[in-house]
Amino acid sequence: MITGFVIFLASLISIGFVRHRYGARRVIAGVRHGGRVPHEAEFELYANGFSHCSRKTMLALAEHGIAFTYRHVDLIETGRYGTLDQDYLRINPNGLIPALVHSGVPIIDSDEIVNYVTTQLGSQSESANGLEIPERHQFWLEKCRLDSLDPMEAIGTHIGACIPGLTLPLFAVMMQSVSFSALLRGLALHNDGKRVMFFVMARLLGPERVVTVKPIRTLIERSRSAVAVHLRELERHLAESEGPYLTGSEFGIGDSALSVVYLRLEEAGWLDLVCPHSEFPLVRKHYDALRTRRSWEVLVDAYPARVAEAAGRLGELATNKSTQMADLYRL
Ligand SMILES: N[C@@H](CCC(=O)N[C@@H](CS)C(=O)NCC(=O)O)C(=O)O
Repeated sequence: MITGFVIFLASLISIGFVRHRYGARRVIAGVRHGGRVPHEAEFELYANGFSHCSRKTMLALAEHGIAFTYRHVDLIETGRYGTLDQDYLRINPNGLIPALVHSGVPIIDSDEIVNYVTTQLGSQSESANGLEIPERHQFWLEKCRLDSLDPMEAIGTHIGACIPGLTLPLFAVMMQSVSFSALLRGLALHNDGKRVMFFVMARLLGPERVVTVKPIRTLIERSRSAVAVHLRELERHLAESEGPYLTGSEFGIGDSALSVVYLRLEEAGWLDLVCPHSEFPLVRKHYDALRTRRSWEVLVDAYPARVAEAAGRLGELATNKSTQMADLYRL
C-alpha cells in the first residue's frame, strides 16, 4: 500500500517536472519581438491544413498576395503532437498553431496574424484607404474567434466557439489511427489536459460510443443549437449587403474568417443540417462565392488526405441508420 502510494507520488512529481521543463506554457498572443527564431524565408507559416485557425491565416496571406513558406506542423488528429516539439515551442510556447514567422519574429494567434497581415502588410491600394477594417468585418472576425484558453466557453456569443464541439465526432474518428504513445506524450506536455483527455477517451471508446457520453453529447447539441442562431444573424447581415460578400463586392477579413467556419461545418457533416439552402440561401451563396476565389486553392493544396478519409468514414456512420452517430446527426 505504502509502496503503491510512493510510486504514484513519484510519477506525479516526474510528470510535473517534465511538463515544467519541456512542456507548453502560456504566453500572450501577438508579435514576440523578444523571441527571434531561425528562418529561411521572409514569411514562414507554421500550420496544419486541418486546423481551423491555420486555415484563416493561410487565406489572409493568400488574399494579400504574400508568398510564404508553409511549414506543416502535425496535430494529434493528424498523427502526433508536433505542436509540442521543442523546436516549435521556441516559436510558440503555447504549443498551438498557427504561428507566422516574419523575418525571424514570431507572431502567434490566428487573429493576431490576420490583423498583422491586414494592417501592417496591406497592399498599395489598401494603404491608400488607411488600412481600416470595416466594422462588419471586425464584427465577424471577432465572432469567429477561438479562444486559446477556453475554446468552447463563448458558444452563445461566438460562432467560432461552436466549432470545436461540432468537430468532436470527426476528431473521434481521426483518433482511431493515432497511437497511445502519441497521446501519452500529450498528457505529459500539453497545457490543456481537457483537450487531451477527450482524445484519450475517443481513442478508447471509439467514435460511436464517445458521442453518447453525456457531457460530450450535451456539448455537441449545445453547439449545434447555438450555431443555428449565429447563422440566422449572418443571413440577416448578408441580406443587408449587395453581395456576394459581407459588405458588397469587396472581399474582406470577415469573409475569410467565415469561409473556414463553413468548411469545417461541411467536413464534419453539419452543413446541410444546420444550414440548409432553403433556410439560408444567402449564407450558401456566400460560401459558394468564397470557394471560387483563387485564395481557396491554398486550403485545397494543404488539405491532409487523412482528413478526407476520416470525413468519408464519419459520413458513412452518420448515414447508417443503425448507428449512434446517425442518431446524433438526425434532422
Ligand atoms: N486563439 C488561438 C487558438 C489556437 C488553437 O487552439 N489552435 C489549435 C488548432 S485550430 C491547436 O493548435 N490545437 C492543438 C492542440 O490543442 O493540441 C488562435 O486563434 O490561433
